[in-house]
Amino acid sequence: MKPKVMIILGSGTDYRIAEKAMNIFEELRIPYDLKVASAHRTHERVKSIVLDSVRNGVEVFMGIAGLSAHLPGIIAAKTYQPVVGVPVDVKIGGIDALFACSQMPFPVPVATVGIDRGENGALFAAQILGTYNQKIRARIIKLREECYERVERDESRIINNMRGNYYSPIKIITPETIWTTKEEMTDNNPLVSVVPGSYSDIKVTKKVAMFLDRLGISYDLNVISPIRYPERFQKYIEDMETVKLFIAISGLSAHVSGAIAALTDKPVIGVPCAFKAYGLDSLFSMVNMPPGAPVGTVGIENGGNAAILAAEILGIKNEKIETKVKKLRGWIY
Ligand code: C2R
Repeated sequence: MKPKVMIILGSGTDYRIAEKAMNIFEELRIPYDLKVASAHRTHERVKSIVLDSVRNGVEVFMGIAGLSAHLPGIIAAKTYQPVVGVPVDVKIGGIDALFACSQMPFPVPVATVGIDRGENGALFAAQILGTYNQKIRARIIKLREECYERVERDESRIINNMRGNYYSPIKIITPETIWTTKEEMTDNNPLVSVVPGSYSDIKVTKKVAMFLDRLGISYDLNVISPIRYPERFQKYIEDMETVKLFIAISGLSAHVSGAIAALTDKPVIGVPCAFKAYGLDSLFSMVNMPPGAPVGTVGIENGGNAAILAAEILGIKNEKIETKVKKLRGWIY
C-alpha cells in the first residue's frame, strides 16, 4: 500500500496527538506514513521527507507541532500539495502554535484545525481525498452518522442518572438519512461554493473571488447567514451538494463555517474576518471545532490563501488547476 497522507511530528512528544489522527485513518482505511522531523532542529530531513513523499504519490501532508509551530508552514513551502496543520498545546494553551500554523503569508496556506485536534486534522485530510474518492466519502459519512448514535447513547446515559422532579421531556424525531453521496456532476456545476455571512465581508470575499478567477476555478457565491436566515442557509448548502468544497467567510462569532461543516461531509475552508479583537474571535470560533466536524482555517482575512488551498485540493486530480497553482506559487514560470 502506498501512503496517501504523510504525517510529520515536530517531536516524539507530539505522538499523543498523532495517535488521534492515526485512529481516524485506520477507521477510514486510508494508508498513511508517519515521520518525526523538526523544521528547526532537522530542517534538511523535513525537506527530504516532503520531496520523497511527493515523488511517492503522497497527496496530503499533516504537520503536528507545538510552540513556534513552523513545521506545517515549512512543509507547505516545499510542496503545492495541501498541508493540514495541527497546533499542539505545549505552552500557553497552544495559542502560540495556532498562530504559527494559521497565519501563513500568501500564497502558502496551511489548513489549520483546532489545538490538539489530531482527529479533525485527519478528518480534514480524509475529506480532501474524498473530493475525488467516493469510497472514502462513504466511509466519512458513516463515521459522521455514528455521531448521531453516540449523542443519543450519551443522552440516555445522562437521563438515566438524572433525578429532576420537573424533568419533562418531549419526543424528538430526527430524520433517518441525513447524508448522501449522490452527486450529479456536469460541466456546468461550480467546483466551489463561497459563502460570506454578510455584505460586510466584501473585502475578503473579493480577494477569494479574484484568486479563484485567476486559478480558473468555477464557483458559486451567496451571501447568507445561518443565524439571520437559518432555513434559507440550510437549503442553499443542500442545493450546493454538487460542489467539491466550501469556503466560508465570516467575522465575529463566525458561525458560517461551523454551520456548513454541520451540513456537509465536504471540506470547509474558513476565512476569519477582523471586525473586533483583530479577528481573534472569529479565528478561535472557526478553528476550534469539536471532533468530527473540522474546518480547515486560514489566516485572518487571508482570502487569497483560501483560494490557493482550494486550488491545491482540486489540483490533486485536475492537471489544469495544478499547473495554475504551480504558476501562482512560483514553481513554474
Ligand atoms: P520537545 O518535546 O522535543 O522539546 O518538543 C514540537 O513539535 C513539540 O511540540 C517540544 C515542541 O517543540 C515543537 N517543535 C516545533 C518544531 N520542531 C519542534 N514546533 C518546528 O520545526 O516547527
